[in-house]
Amino acid sequence: MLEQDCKMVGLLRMSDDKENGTDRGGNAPGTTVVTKPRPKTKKPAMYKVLMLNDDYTPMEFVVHVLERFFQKNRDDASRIMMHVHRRGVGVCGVFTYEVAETKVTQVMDLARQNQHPLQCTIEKE
Ligand code: TYC
Repeated sequence: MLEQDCKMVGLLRMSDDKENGTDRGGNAPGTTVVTKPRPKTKKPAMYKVLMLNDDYTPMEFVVHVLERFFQKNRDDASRIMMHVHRRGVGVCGVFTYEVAETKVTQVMDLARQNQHPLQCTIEKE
């Protein structure tokens, strides 16, 4: 196992290093580095899906989008919609890149089909 895959957890005194062959040098004489394997899994990068305000998309449509594509209940969907309406931008959810991309496509497709100018974007967390 490579050194970067391990976390050093301590130094162990090994008075018999010389005899058992565990003294690799570099550390204090008579000690051996004790390491713990590090899991090799990495957390994926996460992306915020942002909704932008505009003057034309009906509030009810935005609430519907938040319920349908972001699994929000009506109260949360209304809160997020009003936040975007007042502040200009708001977070619909946080996802891995592929999921975030899919959500944006779904929202923009439904908005276009209904001739609303609603815009959605992705931002790396
Ligand atoms: N500002 C829109 C209106 O007054 C409502 C709206 C809210 C539009 C959120 C887009 O992302 C949005 N009808």
